[in-house]
Amino acid sequence: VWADVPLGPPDAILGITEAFKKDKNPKRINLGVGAYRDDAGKPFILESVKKAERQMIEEGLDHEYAPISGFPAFTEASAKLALGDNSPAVAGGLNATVQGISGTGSLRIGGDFLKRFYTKSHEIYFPTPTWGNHTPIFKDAGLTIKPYRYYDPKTCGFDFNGALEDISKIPEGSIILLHACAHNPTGVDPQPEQWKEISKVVKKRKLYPFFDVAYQGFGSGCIDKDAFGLRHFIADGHTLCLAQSYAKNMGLYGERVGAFTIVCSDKKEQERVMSQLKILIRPIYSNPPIHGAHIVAKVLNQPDLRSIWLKEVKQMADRIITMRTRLRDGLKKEGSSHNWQHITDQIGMFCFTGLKPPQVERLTNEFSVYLTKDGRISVAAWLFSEKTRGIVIASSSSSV
Ligand code: PLP
Ligand code: TYF
Repeated sequence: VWADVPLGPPDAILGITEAFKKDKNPKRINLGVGAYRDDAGKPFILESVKKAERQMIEEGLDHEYAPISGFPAFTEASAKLALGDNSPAVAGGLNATVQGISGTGSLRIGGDFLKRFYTKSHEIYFPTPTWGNHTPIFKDAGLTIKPYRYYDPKTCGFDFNGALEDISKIPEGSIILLHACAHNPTGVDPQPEQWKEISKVVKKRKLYPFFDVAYQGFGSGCIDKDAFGLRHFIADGHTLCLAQSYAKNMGLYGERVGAFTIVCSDKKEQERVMSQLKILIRPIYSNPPIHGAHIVAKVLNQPDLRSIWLKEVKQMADRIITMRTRLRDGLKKEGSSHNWQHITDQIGMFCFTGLKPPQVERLTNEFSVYLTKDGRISVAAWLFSEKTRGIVIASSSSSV
């Protein structure tokens, strides 16, 4: 029956882990997938999350279905986390927020909704480069992908002028995808003043902004700072949509908990949009999984748990910043004369090293160091030990 089904290529990011697992070298290391590791190279379970789960067991939570749009305690807390506790949009009930299957599923609900109801354009503009999965998510939703300049390989930094120039030429009404913070894969974010300029140009071109908020708190360690661009856009009068993920900032990767929000112009519009989001979700997965949403709602809504969580997010972000400094200093100490300043200038989970494909290939083939072809490494997968003099690298399943 399936004789005509061609063999597909492995996923550009997750395929790295598959290749890594097949490698027999005991010194193999996996810097491919963006998953935070602690000092022992192990997945980090947040204390705030453990406390929430203990409560859930004590309360004897049942396994009933959630509403199609998810738990209200979760969706409301998520909207406030992204838009701000004092957000006028949330206070005025202008946000149509649904629980999504982590960031990926939330982006896809957004893509599907735009395809069905956004009549001005079916073109979505991505920063170059962007997260590998953005293209298939929005392509499968039926949108056409177009690029705008973002990263400057010469400086390993943000190409602000290039971005502004490209955005100012995007056809009116198009959709523009923006990473709220800790841009994946480059680790390069606009400064607050640059966000303000971008907002102006996006407004002038009448573009529809779609924010991907996958790393709130992971950039600077501060939830509010990391939401600056998004909140500025709203303050500047944009109506927009956003997809959130709790995979990284709560370490809930496999729980698949996230949210999709459309900020509407008035309450009637919000009601109409919300009704259609539910109609869209119902035939896909009917209603979202409950475990992660309960955890997030407890952590965000209980002041004691929330304050533990905020410290833990900062702790993860700070540790990544320390790793960056040590990697840069370690390379210098080992005799590299190359300028590695960008390692510490970039933020978030990843470092876009600037390594070219043949160098990446050599690292993998000769040294069993696994990273994506574009030279991206997950900084949180590195582990440093004074004892062993140099750099010790850890991964989920081996450390040397
Ligand atoms: N968006 C970006 C930019 C990401 O880097 C990721 C994960 O790596 C996601 C969205 C979604 O991840 P998840 O579906 O695990 O929440
Ligand atoms: O490392 C990255 O960029 C991500 C990680 O369902 C990831 O692709 C892995 C699995 C998944 C979503 C994101």
